[in-house]
Amino acid sequence: MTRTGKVSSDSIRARFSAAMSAMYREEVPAYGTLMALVAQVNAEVLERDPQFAADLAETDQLDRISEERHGAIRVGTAQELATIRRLFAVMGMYPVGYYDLSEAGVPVHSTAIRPVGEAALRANPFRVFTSLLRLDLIADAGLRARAEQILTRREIFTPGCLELIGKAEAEGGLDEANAARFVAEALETFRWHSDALVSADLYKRLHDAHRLIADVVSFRGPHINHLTPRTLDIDAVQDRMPAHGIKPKAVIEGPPPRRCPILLRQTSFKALQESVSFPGETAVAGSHTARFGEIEARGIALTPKGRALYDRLLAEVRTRIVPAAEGSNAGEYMQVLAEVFAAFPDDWTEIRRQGLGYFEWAATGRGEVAGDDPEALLAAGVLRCDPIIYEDFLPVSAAGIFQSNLGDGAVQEFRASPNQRKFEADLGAQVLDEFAHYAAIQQASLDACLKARRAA
Ligand code: OOG
Ligand code: NI
Repeated sequence: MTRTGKVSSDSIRARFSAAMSAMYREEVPAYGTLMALVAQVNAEVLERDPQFAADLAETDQLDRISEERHGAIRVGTAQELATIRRLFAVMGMYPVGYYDLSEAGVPVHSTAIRPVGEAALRANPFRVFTSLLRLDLIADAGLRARAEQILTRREIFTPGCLELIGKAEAEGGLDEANAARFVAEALETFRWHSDALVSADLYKRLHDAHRLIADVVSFRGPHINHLTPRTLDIDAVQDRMPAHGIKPKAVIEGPPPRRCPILLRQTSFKALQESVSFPGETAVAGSHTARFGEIEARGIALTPKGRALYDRLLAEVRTRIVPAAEGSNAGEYMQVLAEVFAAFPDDWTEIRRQGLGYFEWAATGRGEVAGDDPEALLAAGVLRCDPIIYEDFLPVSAAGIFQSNLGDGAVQEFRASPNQRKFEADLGAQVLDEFAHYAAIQQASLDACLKARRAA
């Protein structure tokens, strides 16, 4: 609580994330199983590596290690997107980055709405990968008009939620009672509704246009479609999922396992068949697959140069082997991935010297040497330099996660181009440039070290 009697946005985010986790475990029991497996594997890793456990304890992250890092939703209109942005702003979350998934056969474009800055991320890292359906990619004009009509008529926010968003904006936050109300009201937007808005027939037409269109248009709201805790050993969790009765996607997305982890590795269990009732003259029972569970492991944020190398290597892998959805070539894929990524330096000093990754500088309080040259200060042990963790997403990986959970049948193709301007106009705000953001953190940390030296 601040002096003004307002609850901090970090605290609202932490409460919201906990409430969402509890709701999702109720809704998708397999997610609870995954959470338990993740907690078990994390505990094993920490037992094997007491130094790592001590480091985590020191930075205060140990007891929250298995908590959710992210979730994802898909909204249907500009109006919904803009209000979602305002809703998350109450929790101290802001749009970072633009992702065009149409390139990968998914008719959405997206942003990560997330806490920005070390203190906020540490207080609670929860973020939401937020996608807007691109109705312009529905070829059939009649169907597009129907979808638009349904989406403009639905109201995905409760009146109480809208009122509290307005209040938080007007008064610069919420007091205790209103923060508690806000968390409960906001949660309603993300709840699963098994009673569809559309008839079975229309659902089928939307589904045939693209499965994702059916998922966004057919329901009362943008149900949370997955939550994602952090794992300390993603390969182990992937291997053990089947023994716990959950079916993992074929391969882990992202880079191979490395000594110096880069970017983001993620995998999920396949979306469940859930029963749905369709209204109509005679209600019809059907099913829908949308909701799953995911795990992630993060490494260093890469510079544009590092990212270009990553993208080039990944593209090279994909020219040699495309992972089959049913997993038949998973072993071979992982082997090719490891082989090709041997070209990416796996040593922090090399990664820094070649300007491939972002680092945070800090004074050690030890050593003595004159001058302002960071490399010399580092060599003398006066400064230290730690990787900055990547807090964003990867479009190719995201597309893999989407595809795996829409059902792995045919990949549905269409033509489209990225349209960040339009996305930002719909969002009602510009997205933060992720590279500029990491570069600024690196620069600020170095500037602060050098300034403190000059003052000393
Ligand atoms: C979002 C998929 C993207 C990730 O972790 O890359 C994502 C979705 O399926 O809506 O969450
Ligand atoms: Ni995800």
